[in-house]
Amino acid sequence: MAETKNEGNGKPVIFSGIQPSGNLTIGNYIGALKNFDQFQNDYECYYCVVDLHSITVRQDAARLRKRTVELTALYMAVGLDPERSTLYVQSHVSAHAELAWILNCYSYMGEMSRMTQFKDKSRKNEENINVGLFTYPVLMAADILLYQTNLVPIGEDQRQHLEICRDIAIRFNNAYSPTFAVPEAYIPKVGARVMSLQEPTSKMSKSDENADNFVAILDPQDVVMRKFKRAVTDSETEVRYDVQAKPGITNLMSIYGAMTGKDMPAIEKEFAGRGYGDFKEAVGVSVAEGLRPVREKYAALVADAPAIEAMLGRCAGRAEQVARKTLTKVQRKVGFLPRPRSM
Ligand code: ATP
Ligand code: LTN
Repeated sequence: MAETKNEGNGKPVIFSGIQPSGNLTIGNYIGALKNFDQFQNDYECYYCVVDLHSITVRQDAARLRKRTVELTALYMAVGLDPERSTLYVQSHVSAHAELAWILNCYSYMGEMSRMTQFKDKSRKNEENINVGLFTYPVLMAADILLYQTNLVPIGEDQRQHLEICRDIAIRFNNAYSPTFAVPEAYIPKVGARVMSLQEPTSKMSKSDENADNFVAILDPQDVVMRKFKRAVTDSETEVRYDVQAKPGITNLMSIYGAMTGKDMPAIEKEFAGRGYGDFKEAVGVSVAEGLRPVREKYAALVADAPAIEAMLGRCAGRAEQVARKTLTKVQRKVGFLPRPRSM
């Protein structure tokens, strides 16, 4: 098993990625981003801006470049420190695409066809169901496996992709010899699936066309308050957790719980007999105030794009070294000649 041990400083490894495909929502924050910074001391952390994934849906080139820098600034605004974590852009490290190709040859049409995200996105982009969208989970597996990752903090919607990643790792390890660490998902107990504010039976998504469906992390206070005020509820008046009967209220309770640390019974008690108006106001305040420091830090960071780009360059070098090591091992096992030394 020695080969699958994490190299470097011996700490276990965290990897996660977010697509620069829109304005990040409080779903992305509560389900993923908010949890990233707690790992920085005890784990070797890699946090990636997955631009290769984002082009599975058409992107405007200039906007994609801008969003890549902005997402990096947001990573830093929530407390990720490039001295302690490797913050980098996926397309800067070509090993991701190279390993993805190899793993494509160890993945099956049947297992990819079952992916819910593929089915959803194909439905939403009928005019562009490209092959990249289909093999998206294989690229995600390559991201994770290149770094001998132990733990992957993600929202509930990515659980299925993580399962496939584990299957691919185990399959490859069994076909050759232990090559990849087999990662576990880290999915938060509250807020792992934040729902749309207008349609609380579907997931809040940053690429949603209707901006009333989501609250962006960077939405100003008045916008946050207005969106929560308009959020769909039900015809009762009682703040009670019930996913089936009260999806709107239940979603708002989860958001409030994630922002304040209060559990569901405590929230029910706090708002007993107070009606939805008061409750929505409190949810809005918890989000707007909770995110104020993030908005402020972000504004300062994003103003200096050259500094962000310089940092990304340094981190890409760090990532490249680790990724190349795993890739070289894989290339040797599948039977490729070593790369010529002159390269
Ligand atoms: P898109 O709408 O462009 O597909 P997205 O909003 O689903 O994007 P991703 O970049 O795919 O965002 O996801 C980044 C992280 O945020 C992932 O870990 C994902 O699980 C998490 N996440 C996304 N949406 C939610 C949500 N509604 N609730 C909780 N976590 C979420
Ligand atoms: N597929 C993920 C983003 C993503 C990711 C990763 C998450 C790409 N590579 C590796 C965790 C680990 C998504 O759509 N949210």
